[in-house]
Amino acid sequence: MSDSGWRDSGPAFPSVRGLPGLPRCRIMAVINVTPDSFSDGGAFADADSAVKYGLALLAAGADILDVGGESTRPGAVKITAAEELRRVEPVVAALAEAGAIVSIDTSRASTAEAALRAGARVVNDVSGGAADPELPRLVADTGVPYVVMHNRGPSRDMLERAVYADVVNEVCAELRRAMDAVVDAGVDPGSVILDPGLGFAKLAEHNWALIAGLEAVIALGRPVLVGASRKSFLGKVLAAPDGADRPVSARDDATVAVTALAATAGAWGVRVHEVGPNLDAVKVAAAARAAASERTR
Ligand code: PMM
Repeated sequence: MSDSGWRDSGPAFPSVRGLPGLPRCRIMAVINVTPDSFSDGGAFADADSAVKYGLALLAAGADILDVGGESTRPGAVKITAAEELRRVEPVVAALAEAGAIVSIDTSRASTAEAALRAGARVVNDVSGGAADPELPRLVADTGVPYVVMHNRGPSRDMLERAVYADVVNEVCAELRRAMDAVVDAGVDPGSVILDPGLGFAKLAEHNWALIAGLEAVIALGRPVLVGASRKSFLGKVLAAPDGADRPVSARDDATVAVTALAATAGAWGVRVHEVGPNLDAVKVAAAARAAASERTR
């Protein structure tokens, strides 16, 4: 099917102030400029290779490039603000200069501020506004789109907080509170993107419940971003007969499957490491959604 087949029809995808509209789920591609990210193992620990990689993601069709300088894996040790900035600033500047929409994956206002000055256009905050009160204020002042992700505290000990009676309802309630708090700090509600934070203070069963219950997150009324790419719950569901988790390097097909589910449910975007197959999946989902809305017209 040609692009025009799904571009002109189908249910509307919610818009975010400051970003171009798109009638399908967006691809936010991950660039971790870290020596210790769990998912890409530090392949992009220096600026030049990160920029080269980012340009390849852009050429492959990524809608947004998400640049981060600090690992968020469980047990990760915090780095200094200076080190985080040293890692991300040249990468953000070069990719923005090349025409990419760059988001900065940080929970620190000082890093976000420098990244916005270097050309970033979106702030992606895995603390959901809780880590640094200056960050929502910066977002309010600059008016940029703001990803508010569900979390329950620092990565160091987040698995201790992965305790839920009804994970979908609790995550929705906590996300609503996080959104209200950033709006109280001055953020325009029209700039907020919500993210259920798969893998953050969540066990595998919680991640699956949230994928199955994505409609409830979407019903909060803001665009929803989903980040499942290469995460350990995919390694567990694909475990070998001896019980060994599928390694990170072999979780991309499962990531594409989650992308198809999320895009079909109406997610605004998916945060993924690999662009091409995920872009195909969101186009397939958009065509199916367009056909479904045609039937119910
Ligand atoms: N996951 C990671 C880092 N940043 N940001 C958002 N909004 N959502 C996520 O799920 C998310 C994130 C950790 O994964 P990585 O190490 O592969 O970047």
